Amino acid sequence: MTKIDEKLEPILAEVLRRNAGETEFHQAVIEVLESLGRVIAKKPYYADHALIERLCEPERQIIFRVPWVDDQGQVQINRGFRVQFNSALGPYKGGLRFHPSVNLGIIKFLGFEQIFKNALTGLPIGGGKGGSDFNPRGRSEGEVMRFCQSFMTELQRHLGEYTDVPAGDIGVGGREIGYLFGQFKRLTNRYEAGVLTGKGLVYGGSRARTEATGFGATYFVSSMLATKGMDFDGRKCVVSGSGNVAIYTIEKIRQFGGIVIACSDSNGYIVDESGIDLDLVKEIKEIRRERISQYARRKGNDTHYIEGGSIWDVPCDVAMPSATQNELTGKDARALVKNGVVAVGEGANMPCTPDAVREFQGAGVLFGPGKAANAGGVATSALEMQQNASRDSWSFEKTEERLAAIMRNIHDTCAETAEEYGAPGDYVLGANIAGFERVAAAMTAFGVI
Ligand code: NDP
Ligand code: 2IT
Repeated sequence: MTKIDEKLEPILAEVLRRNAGETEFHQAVIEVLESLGRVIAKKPYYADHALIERLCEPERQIIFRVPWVDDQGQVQINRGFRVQFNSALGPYKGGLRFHPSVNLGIIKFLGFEQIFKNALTGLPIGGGKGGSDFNPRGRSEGEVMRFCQSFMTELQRHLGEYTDVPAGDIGVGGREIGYLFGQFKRLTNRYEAGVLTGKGLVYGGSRARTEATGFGATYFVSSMLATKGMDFDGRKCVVSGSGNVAIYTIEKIRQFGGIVIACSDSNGYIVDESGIDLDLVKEIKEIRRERISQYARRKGNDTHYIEGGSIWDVPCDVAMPSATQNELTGKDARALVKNGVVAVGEGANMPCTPDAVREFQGAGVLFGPGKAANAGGVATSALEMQQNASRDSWSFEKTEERLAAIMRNIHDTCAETAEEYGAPGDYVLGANIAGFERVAAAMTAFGVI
Protein backbone atom coordinates (compact mmCIF):
# COMPACT_ATOMS: atom_id res chain seq x y z
CA MET A 1 0.00 0.00 0.00
CA THR A 2 1.31 3.46 -0.94
CA LYS A 3 2.02 5.62 2.07
CA ILE A 4 0.95 9.20 2.44
CA ASP A 5 3.96 11.51 2.92
CA GLU A 6 4.27 12.48 6.58
CA LYS A 7 3.89 16.19 5.76
CA LEU A 8 0.54 15.40 4.16
CA GLU A 9 -0.75 13.15 6.94
CA PRO A 10 -2.18 15.96 9.09
CA ILE A 11 -3.90 17.42 5.99
CA LEU A 12 -5.58 14.10 5.32
CA ALA A 13 -6.54 13.69 8.98
CA GLU A 14 -8.27 17.08 8.85
CA VAL A 15 -10.09 16.23 5.59
CA LEU A 16 -11.36 12.98 7.14
CA ARG A 17 -12.43 14.72 10.34
CA ARG A 18 -14.13 17.65 8.66
CA ASN A 19 -15.96 15.55 6.05
CA ALA A 20 -16.95 12.63 8.27
CA GLY A 21 -18.75 9.76 6.56
CA GLU A 22 -18.09 10.97 3.01
CA THR A 23 -16.31 7.77 1.97
CA GLU A 24 -16.07 8.39 -1.78
CA PHE A 25 -14.65 11.87 -1.16
CA HIS A 26 -12.09 10.40 1.24
CA GLN A 27 -11.13 7.80 -1.37
CA ALA A 28 -10.57 10.44 -4.06
CA VAL A 29 -8.52 12.70 -1.74
CA ILE A 30 -6.36 9.82 -0.46
CA GLU A 31 -5.47 8.78 -4.00
CA VAL A 32 -4.35 12.30 -4.92
CA LEU A 33 -2.44 12.89 -1.67
CA GLU A 34 -0.62 9.57 -2.17
CA SER A 35 0.78 11.05 -5.38
CA LEU A 36 1.64 14.50 -4.01
CA GLY A 37 4.40 13.39 -1.64
CA ARG A 38 6.76 13.26 -4.60
CA VAL A 39 5.83 16.79 -5.67
CA ILE A 40 6.42 18.46 -2.34
CA ALA A 41 9.71 16.58 -1.93
CA LYS A 42 10.89 18.26 -5.14
CA LYS A 43 8.96 21.53 -4.91
CA PRO A 44 8.31 22.15 -1.21
CA TYR A 45 6.81 25.60 -1.90
CA TYR A 46 3.60 23.90 -3.08
CA ALA A 47 2.93 22.94 0.53
CA ASP A 48 3.21 26.60 1.63
CA HIS A 49 0.28 28.88 2.50
CA ALA A 50 -1.93 25.84 3.16
CA LEU A 51 -2.27 25.38 -0.61
CA ILE A 52 -3.11 21.69 -0.38
CA GLU A 53 -5.56 22.27 2.50
CA ARG A 54 -7.29 24.95 0.40
CA LEU A 55 -7.41 22.61 -2.61
CA CYS A 56 -9.26 20.00 -0.49
CA GLU A 57 -11.90 22.48 0.69
CA PRO A 58 -14.56 23.44 -1.90
CA GLU A 59 -14.79 27.16 -2.64
CA ARG A 60 -18.58 26.95 -2.31
CA GLN A 61 -21.17 24.21 -1.62
CA ILE A 62 -24.81 24.75 -2.45
CA ILE A 63 -27.59 22.44 -1.23
CA PHE A 64 -31.21 23.20 -2.03
CA ARG A 65 -34.76 21.85 -1.95
CA VAL A 66 -36.31 20.80 -5.25
CA PRO A 67 -40.10 20.51 -4.97
CA TRP A 68 -42.12 19.29 -7.95
CA VAL A 69 -45.53 17.78 -8.71
CA ASP A 70 -45.75 14.23 -10.07
CA ASP A 71 -48.33 12.90 -12.56
CA GLN A 72 -50.66 11.91 -9.69
CA GLY A 73 -50.68 15.47 -8.38
CA GLN A 74 -48.50 14.55 -5.39
CA VAL A 75 -45.76 16.91 -4.27
CA GLN A 76 -42.31 15.30 -4.39
CA ILE A 77 -39.21 16.69 -2.69
CA ASN A 78 -35.67 16.05 -3.83
CA ARG A 79 -32.35 17.51 -2.78
CA GLY A 80 -30.21 19.48 -5.24
CA PHE A 81 -26.43 20.01 -5.00
CA ARG A 82 -23.75 22.08 -6.67
CA VAL A 83 -20.22 21.95 -5.34
CA GLN A 84 -18.10 24.74 -6.83
CA PHE A 85 -14.77 23.20 -5.95
CA ASN A 86 -12.00 25.20 -7.59
CA SER A 87 -11.97 28.11 -10.03
CA ALA A 88 -8.21 28.69 -10.32
CA LEU A 89 -8.10 27.81 -14.03
CA GLY A 90 -11.53 28.98 -15.19
CA PRO A 91 -15.24 28.91 -14.37
CA TYR A 92 -16.41 25.88 -12.40
CA LYS A 93 -17.09 23.13 -14.94
CA GLY A 94 -18.56 19.68 -14.44
CA GLY A 95 -21.65 17.60 -14.92
CA LEU A 96 -24.95 17.14 -13.10
CA ARG A 97 -25.87 13.64 -11.92
CA PHE A 98 -29.47 12.58 -11.30
CA HIS A 99 -29.44 9.25 -9.45
CA PRO A 100 -31.05 8.08 -6.19
CA SER A 101 -27.58 7.37 -4.71
CA VAL A 102 -26.49 11.02 -4.99
CA ASN A 103 -25.38 12.67 -1.74
CA LEU A 104 -22.95 15.43 -0.80
CA GLY A 105 -19.97 13.07 -0.46
CA ILE A 106 -20.47 11.68 -3.96
CA ILE A 107 -20.78 15.15 -5.49
CA LYS A 108 -17.64 16.23 -3.61
CA PHE A 109 -15.61 13.27 -4.85
CA LEU A 110 -16.74 13.99 -8.41
CA GLY A 111 -16.01 17.72 -8.06
CA PHE A 112 -12.56 17.02 -6.59
CA GLU A 113 -11.65 14.64 -9.45
CA GLN A 114 -12.95 17.20 -11.92
CA ILE A 115 -10.37 19.81 -10.79
CA PHE A 116 -7.43 17.67 -11.92
CA LYS A 117 -9.20 16.26 -14.99
CA ASN A 118 -10.08 19.70 -16.26
CA ALA A 119 -6.55 20.94 -15.61
CA LEU A 120 -5.18 18.02 -17.66
CA THR A 121 -7.19 19.11 -20.71
CA GLY A 122 -5.08 22.27 -20.86
CA LEU A 123 -8.28 24.28 -21.41
CA PRO A 124 -9.47 27.17 -19.18
CA ILE A 125 -11.94 25.36 -16.91
CA GLY A 126 -12.15 25.01 -13.14
CA GLY A 127 -13.74 22.07 -11.32
CA GLY A 128 -17.29 21.56 -10.02
CA LYS A 129 -20.08 19.00 -9.93
CA GLY A 130 -23.75 18.87 -9.05
CA GLY A 131 -26.87 16.82 -9.18
CA SER A 132 -29.79 15.45 -7.26
CA ASP A 133 -31.09 12.28 -5.63
CA PHE A 134 -33.96 12.42 -8.14
CA ASN A 135 -34.46 9.04 -9.84
CA PRO A 136 -35.47 9.52 -13.49
CA ARG A 137 -36.12 5.79 -13.96
CA GLY A 138 -39.81 5.16 -14.64
CA ARG A 139 -40.67 8.87 -14.62
CA SER A 140 -42.74 10.32 -17.47
CA GLU A 141 -41.49 13.03 -19.86
CA GLY A 142 -43.66 15.56 -18.03
CA GLU A 143 -42.28 14.61 -14.63
CA VAL A 144 -38.67 14.84 -15.86
CA MET A 145 -39.41 18.26 -17.39
CA ARG A 146 -41.04 19.63 -14.24
CA PHE A 147 -38.20 18.30 -12.10
CA CYS A 148 -35.57 19.92 -14.35
CA GLN A 149 -37.47 23.23 -14.30
CA SER A 150 -37.70 23.25 -10.52
CA PHE A 151 -34.03 22.26 -10.18
CA MET A 152 -32.93 25.09 -12.49
CA THR A 153 -35.21 27.62 -10.80
CA GLU A 154 -32.85 27.51 -7.83
CA LEU A 155 -29.57 26.62 -9.55
CA GLN A 156 -29.74 29.46 -12.10
CA ARG A 157 -28.75 32.09 -9.56
CA HIS A 158 -25.37 30.35 -9.14
CA LEU A 159 -24.53 29.87 -12.83
CA GLY A 160 -23.11 31.92 -15.70
CA GLU A 161 -20.74 31.42 -18.60
CA TYR A 162 -17.97 33.07 -16.56
CA THR A 163 -19.07 31.57 -13.23
CA ASP A 164 -20.22 27.96 -13.42
CA VAL A 165 -21.06 25.83 -16.46
CA PRO A 166 -22.80 22.48 -15.81
CA ALA A 167 -23.28 19.60 -18.28
CA GLY A 168 -24.59 16.02 -18.12
CA ASP A 169 -23.51 12.96 -16.15
CA ILE A 170 -25.41 9.84 -15.03
CA GLY A 171 -29.14 10.37 -15.62
CA VAL A 172 -28.62 13.72 -17.38
CA GLY A 173 -28.39 13.59 -21.18
CA GLY A 174 -29.56 15.70 -24.09
CA ARG A 175 -33.23 15.65 -23.02
CA GLU A 176 -32.51 16.99 -19.53
CA ILE A 177 -30.00 19.61 -20.77
CA GLY A 178 -32.73 20.90 -23.10
CA TYR A 179 -35.22 21.38 -20.24
CA LEU A 180 -32.53 22.93 -18.02
CA PHE A 181 -31.39 25.38 -20.71
CA GLY A 182 -34.95 26.32 -21.58
CA GLN A 183 -35.72 27.18 -17.97
CA PHE A 184 -32.43 29.11 -17.53
CA LYS A 185 -33.19 31.18 -20.62
CA ARG A 186 -36.73 31.87 -19.47
CA LEU A 187 -35.78 32.91 -15.93
CA THR A 188 -32.83 35.12 -16.89
CA ASN A 189 -34.17 36.46 -20.19
CA ARG A 190 -30.70 35.83 -21.63
CA TYR A 191 -29.72 33.51 -24.48
CA GLU A 192 -26.46 32.68 -22.74
CA ALA A 193 -25.51 29.57 -24.69
CA GLY A 194 -22.18 29.12 -22.86
CA VAL A 195 -23.90 28.53 -19.50
CA LEU A 196 -24.48 24.80 -20.14
CA THR A 197 -22.78 22.25 -22.38
CA GLY A 198 -24.05 19.07 -23.99
CA LYS A 199 -26.74 21.16 -25.70
CA GLY A 200 -28.63 20.07 -28.81
CA LEU A 201 -27.08 21.07 -32.13
CA VAL A 202 -29.91 23.47 -33.00
CA TYR A 203 -29.42 25.58 -29.88
CA GLY A 204 -25.66 25.91 -29.50
CA GLY A 205 -24.43 22.37 -28.94
CA SER A 206 -21.16 21.07 -30.31
CA ARG A 207 -20.81 18.27 -32.79
CA ALA A 208 -19.04 15.25 -31.24
CA ARG A 209 -19.92 16.22 -27.63
CA THR A 210 -22.32 13.26 -27.36
CA GLU A 211 -19.59 10.89 -28.55
CA ALA A 212 -16.68 12.64 -26.84
CA THR A 213 -16.24 10.81 -23.54
CA GLY A 214 -16.37 7.31 -25.02
CA PHE A 215 -14.37 8.26 -28.10
CA GLY A 216 -11.78 10.04 -25.95
CA ALA A 217 -11.42 7.12 -23.51
CA THR A 218 -10.79 4.80 -26.45
CA TYR A 219 -8.17 7.19 -27.89
CA PHE A 220 -6.49 7.22 -24.49
CA VAL A 221 -6.35 3.40 -24.27
CA SER A 222 -5.12 3.26 -27.85
CA SER A 223 -2.21 5.55 -26.87
CA MET A 224 -1.41 3.35 -23.86
CA LEU A 225 -1.44 0.22 -26.04
CA ALA A 226 0.85 1.93 -28.56
CA THR A 227 3.55 2.37 -25.88
CA LYS A 228 3.79 -1.44 -25.88
CA GLY A 229 3.56 -1.79 -29.65
CA MET A 230 -0.07 -2.98 -29.42
CA ASP A 231 -3.42 -1.77 -30.79
CA PHE A 232 -7.15 -2.60 -30.61
CA ASP A 233 -7.24 -4.62 -33.81
CA GLY A 234 -8.85 -8.04 -33.20
CA ARG A 235 -8.83 -7.60 -29.42
CA LYS A 236 -11.72 -8.74 -27.23
CA CYS A 237 -13.05 -5.91 -25.10
CA VAL A 238 -15.54 -5.61 -22.25
CA VAL A 239 -17.27 -2.27 -21.57
CA SER A 240 -19.50 -1.95 -18.50
CA GLY A 241 -22.61 0.22 -18.53
CA SER A 242 -24.76 0.95 -21.56
CA GLY A 243 -25.23 4.69 -21.18
CA ASN A 244 -23.63 7.61 -22.97
CA VAL A 245 -20.00 6.75 -22.17
CA ALA A 246 -20.34 3.00 -22.79
CA ILE A 247 -22.17 3.36 -26.11
CA TYR A 248 -19.59 5.63 -27.73
CA THR A 249 -16.71 3.62 -26.26
CA ILE A 250 -18.15 0.56 -28.00
CA GLU A 251 -18.52 2.55 -31.24
CA LYS A 252 -14.91 3.77 -31.29
CA ILE A 253 -13.45 0.39 -30.27
CA ARG A 254 -15.29 -1.10 -33.23
CA GLN A 255 -13.89 1.60 -35.54
CA PHE A 256 -10.41 0.65 -34.25
CA GLY A 257 -11.03 -3.02 -35.13
CA GLY A 258 -11.69 -4.31 -31.62
CA ILE A 259 -14.59 -6.61 -30.71
CA VAL A 260 -16.74 -5.62 -27.74
CA ILE A 261 -18.32 -8.80 -26.42
CA ALA A 262 -20.09 -7.57 -23.26
CA CYS A 263 -21.85 -4.56 -21.75
CA SER A 264 -24.26 -4.06 -18.84
CA ASP A 265 -26.68 -2.00 -16.79
CA SER A 266 -27.31 -2.02 -13.06
CA ASN A 267 -29.42 -5.19 -13.33
CA GLY A 268 -27.06 -7.47 -15.26
CA TYR A 269 -24.85 -7.96 -18.29
CA ILE A 270 -25.05 -9.37 -21.79
CA VAL A 271 -22.43 -11.38 -23.65
CA ASP A 272 -22.48 -11.52 -27.45
CA GLU A 273 -19.34 -13.29 -28.69
CA SER A 274 -19.95 -12.13 -32.25
CA GLY A 275 -19.62 -8.50 -31.15
CA ILE A 276 -22.26 -6.25 -29.58
CA ASP A 277 -24.86 -4.98 -32.08
CA LEU A 278 -24.55 -1.28 -31.29
CA ASP A 279 -27.63 -0.18 -33.20
CA LEU A 280 -29.70 -2.50 -31.04
CA VAL A 281 -28.12 -1.17 -27.83
CA LYS A 282 -28.78 2.41 -28.97
CA GLU A 283 -32.40 1.60 -29.76
CA ILE A 284 -32.95 -0.11 -26.39
CA LYS A 285 -31.10 2.47 -24.28
CA GLU A 286 -31.25 5.82 -26.10
CA ILE A 287 -34.71 5.58 -27.65
CA ARG A 288 -36.82 3.09 -25.69
CA ARG A 289 -35.04 3.61 -22.34
CA GLU A 290 -35.42 -0.10 -21.54
CA ARG A 291 -33.22 -2.60 -19.66
CA ILE A 292 -30.20 -4.24 -21.32
CA SER A 293 -31.85 -7.66 -20.78
CA GLN A 294 -34.03 -6.75 -23.79
CA TYR A 295 -30.92 -7.19 -25.96
CA ALA A 296 -30.78 -10.95 -25.32
CA ARG A 297 -34.54 -11.26 -25.74
CA ARG A 298 -34.43 -9.47 -29.11
CA LYS A 299 -31.20 -11.01 -30.43
CA GLY A 300 -31.84 -14.62 -29.31
CA ASN A 301 -29.58 -17.61 -29.79
CA ASP A 302 -25.92 -16.77 -29.26
CA THR A 303 -26.46 -14.03 -26.71
CA HIS A 304 -26.54 -14.53 -22.97
CA TYR A 305 -28.01 -12.25 -20.33
CA ILE A 306 -26.68 -12.74 -16.82
CA GLU A 307 -28.76 -11.15 -14.07
CA GLY A 308 -26.49 -9.82 -11.29
CA GLY A 309 -23.02 -11.36 -11.30
CA SER A 310 -19.88 -9.58 -12.43
CA ILE A 311 -19.23 -8.54 -16.03
CA TRP A 312 -15.50 -8.71 -15.16
CA ASP A 313 -15.67 -12.52 -15.14
CA VAL A 314 -15.88 -12.32 -18.95
CA PRO A 315 -12.35 -12.97 -20.34
CA CYS A 316 -11.02 -10.04 -22.39
CA ASP A 317 -7.87 -8.20 -23.50
CA VAL A 318 -9.15 -4.70 -22.73
CA ALA A 319 -11.59 -3.66 -19.98
CA MET A 320 -13.27 -0.26 -19.93
CA PRO A 321 -15.44 0.26 -16.82
CA SER A 322 -17.93 2.93 -17.90
CA ALA A 323 -20.87 2.75 -15.46
CA THR A 324 -20.19 4.12 -11.97
CA GLN A 325 -17.78 4.44 -9.01
CA ASN A 326 -16.34 1.34 -7.33
CA GLU A 327 -17.97 -1.05 -9.80
CA LEU A 328 -14.70 -3.03 -10.29
CA THR A 329 -13.27 -4.52 -7.08
CA GLY A 330 -9.99 -6.19 -6.18
CA LYS A 331 -11.63 -9.57 -6.75
CA ASP A 332 -12.81 -8.48 -10.22
CA ALA A 333 -9.31 -7.19 -11.01
CA ARG A 334 -7.77 -10.54 -10.02
CA ALA A 335 -10.23 -12.32 -12.36
CA LEU A 336 -9.33 -9.97 -15.22
CA VAL A 337 -5.58 -10.38 -14.63
CA LYS A 338 -5.96 -14.16 -14.47
CA ASN A 339 -7.79 -14.04 -17.80
CA GLY A 340 -4.97 -12.07 -19.41
CA VAL A 341 -6.24 -8.46 -19.55
CA VAL A 342 -3.56 -6.14 -21.00
CA ALA A 343 -5.17 -2.70 -20.58
CA VAL A 344 -7.85 -1.07 -18.42
CA GLY A 345 -9.21 2.41 -19.18
CA GLU A 346 -11.64 4.11 -16.80
CA GLY A 347 -14.52 5.60 -18.79
CA ALA A 348 -16.43 6.22 -15.56
CA ASN A 349 -15.23 8.31 -12.61
CA MET A 350 -13.32 6.15 -10.07
CA PRO A 351 -14.91 2.84 -11.20
CA CYS A 352 -11.95 0.78 -9.90
CA THR A 353 -11.51 0.42 -6.14
CA PRO A 354 -8.04 1.24 -4.75
CA ASP A 355 -7.51 -2.52 -4.34
CA ALA A 356 -8.30 -3.11 -8.00
CA VAL A 357 -5.89 -0.38 -9.13
CA ARG A 358 -3.12 -1.97 -7.04
CA GLU A 359 -3.85 -5.39 -8.61
CA PHE A 360 -3.59 -3.98 -12.14
CA GLN A 361 -0.47 -1.96 -11.50
CA GLY A 362 1.17 -4.84 -9.62
CA ALA A 363 0.52 -7.16 -12.56
CA GLY A 364 1.93 -4.71 -15.11
CA VAL A 365 -1.46 -4.07 -16.74
CA LEU A 366 -1.70 -0.69 -18.52
CA PHE A 367 -4.05 1.34 -16.31
CA GLY A 368 -5.60 4.66 -17.38
CA PRO A 369 -7.33 6.50 -14.47
CA GLY A 370 -10.65 8.22 -15.11
CA LYS A 371 -9.41 11.76 -14.58
CA ALA A 372 -7.15 11.28 -17.61
CA ALA A 373 -8.95 8.64 -19.68
CA ASN A 374 -12.46 10.14 -19.55
CA ALA A 375 -11.40 13.79 -19.90
CA GLY A 376 -12.54 13.89 -23.54
CA GLY A 377 -16.12 14.69 -22.50
CA VAL A 378 -15.32 17.79 -20.51
CA ALA A 379 -12.63 18.80 -23.03
CA THR A 380 -15.24 18.82 -25.77
CA SER A 381 -17.54 20.76 -23.43
CA ALA A 382 -14.79 23.40 -23.31
CA LEU A 383 -14.70 23.33 -27.13
CA GLU A 384 -18.48 23.86 -27.06
CA MET A 385 -17.93 26.92 -24.83
CA GLN A 386 -15.32 28.15 -27.33
CA GLN A 387 -17.80 27.81 -30.21
CA ASN A 388 -20.51 29.57 -28.19
CA ALA A 389 -18.19 32.45 -27.29
CA SER A 390 -17.26 32.98 -30.94
CA ARG A 391 -20.83 32.26 -32.20
CA ASP A 392 -19.35 29.59 -34.40
CA SER A 393 -20.09 25.95 -35.13
CA TRP A 394 -17.42 23.49 -36.19
CA SER A 395 -17.70 20.35 -38.32
CA PHE A 396 -17.70 16.91 -36.74
CA GLU A 397 -14.29 16.19 -38.29
CA LYS A 398 -12.67 19.34 -36.93
CA THR A 399 -14.10 18.78 -33.45
CA GLU A 400 -13.07 15.13 -33.34
CA GLU A 401 -9.59 16.03 -34.54
CA ARG A 402 -9.27 18.51 -31.67
CA LEU A 403 -10.52 15.85 -29.26
CA ALA A 404 -8.03 13.26 -30.53
CA ALA A 405 -5.15 15.73 -30.21
CA ILE A 406 -6.21 16.66 -26.65
CA MET A 407 -6.37 12.98 -25.63
CA ARG A 408 -2.93 12.27 -27.10
CA ASN A 409 -1.59 15.26 -25.25
CA ILE A 410 -3.16 14.14 -21.94
CA HIS A 411 -1.69 10.67 -22.44
CA ASP A 412 1.79 12.00 -23.16
CA THR A 413 1.67 14.52 -20.31
CA CYS A 414 0.72 11.77 -17.81
CA ALA A 415 3.40 9.42 -19.14
CA GLU A 416 6.12 12.10 -19.11
CA THR A 417 5.17 13.33 -15.64
CA ALA A 418 5.25 9.79 -14.25
CA GLU A 419 8.70 9.35 -15.76
CA GLU A 420 9.91 12.70 -14.41
CA TYR A 421 8.79 11.73 -10.89
CA GLY A 422 10.45 8.32 -10.97
CA ALA A 423 7.44 6.10 -11.64
CA PRO A 424 7.44 5.29 -15.38
CA GLY A 425 4.15 3.77 -16.60
CA ASP A 426 2.19 4.96 -13.53
CA TYR A 427 -0.60 6.98 -15.17
CA VAL A 428 -2.33 7.50 -11.81
CA LEU A 429 0.67 9.33 -10.42
CA GLY A 430 1.26 11.15 -13.72
CA ALA A 431 -2.34 12.39 -13.94
CA ASN A 432 -2.52 13.51 -10.32
CA ILE A 433 0.78 15.37 -10.42
CA ALA A 434 0.36 16.98 -13.85
CA GLY A 435 -3.18 18.16 -12.97
CA PHE A 436 -2.08 19.39 -9.55
CA GLU A 437 0.90 21.39 -10.85
CA ARG A 438 -1.28 23.45 -13.20
CA VAL A 439 -3.87 24.25 -10.54
CA ALA A 440 -1.22 24.87 -7.88
CA ALA A 441 0.69 27.31 -10.10
CA ALA A 442 -2.45 29.41 -10.64
CA MET A 443 -3.45 29.25 -6.96
CA THR A 444 0.04 30.40 -5.98
CA ALA A 445 -0.20 33.36 -8.35
CA PHE A 446 -3.48 34.47 -6.75
CA GLY A 447 -2.16 34.51 -3.18
CA VAL A 448 -4.28 33.35 -0.28
CA ILE A 449 -7.88 33.38 -1.47
P1 NDP B 1 -25.65 7.31 -18.25
O1 NDP B 1 -26.71 7.70 -17.30
O2 NDP B 1 -25.80 7.61 -19.69
O3 NDP B 1 -25.35 5.75 -18.12
C1 NDP B 1 -24.98 5.18 -16.90
C2 NDP B 1 -24.81 3.68 -17.08
O4 NDP B 1 -24.19 3.15 -15.91
C3 NDP B 1 -26.13 2.95 -17.24
O5 NDP B 1 -25.93 1.80 -18.00
C4 NDP B 1 -26.46 2.61 -15.78
O6 NDP B 1 -27.32 1.50 -15.64
C5 NDP B 1 -25.11 2.28 -15.24
N1 NDP B 1 -25.10 2.57 -13.79
C6 NDP B 1 -25.36 3.76 -13.20
N2 NDP B 1 -25.32 3.66 -11.86
C7 NDP B 1 -25.04 2.39 -11.61
C8 NDP B 1 -24.88 1.66 -10.43
N3 NDP B 1 -25.01 2.23 -9.19
N4 NDP B 1 -24.58 0.33 -10.54
C9 NDP B 1 -24.45 -0.25 -11.78
N5 NDP B 1 -24.61 0.40 -12.94
C10 NDP B 1 -24.90 1.70 -12.86
O7 NDP B 1 -24.31 7.97 -17.66
P2 NDP B 1 -22.92 8.24 -18.40
O8 NDP B 1 -22.65 7.18 -19.40
O9 NDP B 1 -22.89 9.66 -18.79
O10 NDP B 1 -21.89 8.10 -17.16
C11 NDP B 1 -21.23 6.88 -16.87
C12 NDP B 1 -19.98 7.18 -16.04
O11 NDP B 1 -19.10 8.01 -16.81
C13 NDP B 1 -20.20 7.94 -14.74
O12 NDP B 1 -19.24 7.53 -13.80
C14 NDP B 1 -19.93 9.39 -15.12
O13 NDP B 1 -19.56 10.16 -14.01
C15 NDP B 1 -18.77 9.18 -16.07
N6 NDP B 1 -18.49 10.26 -17.02
C16 NDP B 1 -19.45 10.76 -17.84
C17 NDP B 1 -19.14 11.76 -18.75
C18 NDP B 1 -20.16 12.29 -19.72
O14 NDP B 1 -19.78 13.12 -20.54
N7 NDP B 1 -21.40 11.82 -19.72
C19 NDP B 1 -17.80 12.34 -18.81
C20 NDP B 1 -16.84 11.69 -17.96
C21 NDP B 1 -17.20 10.71 -17.09
P3 NDP B 1 -28.87 1.73 -15.20
O15 NDP B 1 -29.55 2.23 -16.44
O16 NDP B 1 -29.31 0.38 -14.78
O17 NDP B 1 -28.84 2.73 -14.09
O1 2IT C 1 -17.36 13.64 -15.37
C1 2IT C 1 -17.32 14.44 -16.33
O2 2IT C 1 -16.25 14.87 -16.76
C2 2IT C 1 -18.58 14.83 -16.97
N1 2IT C 1 -19.64 14.35 -16.55
C3 2IT C 1 -18.59 15.85 -18.08
C4 2IT C 1 -18.52 17.24 -17.52
C5 2IT C 1 -18.68 18.34 -18.53
O3 2IT C 1 -18.74 19.49 -18.06
O4 2IT C 1 -18.76 18.10 -19.73
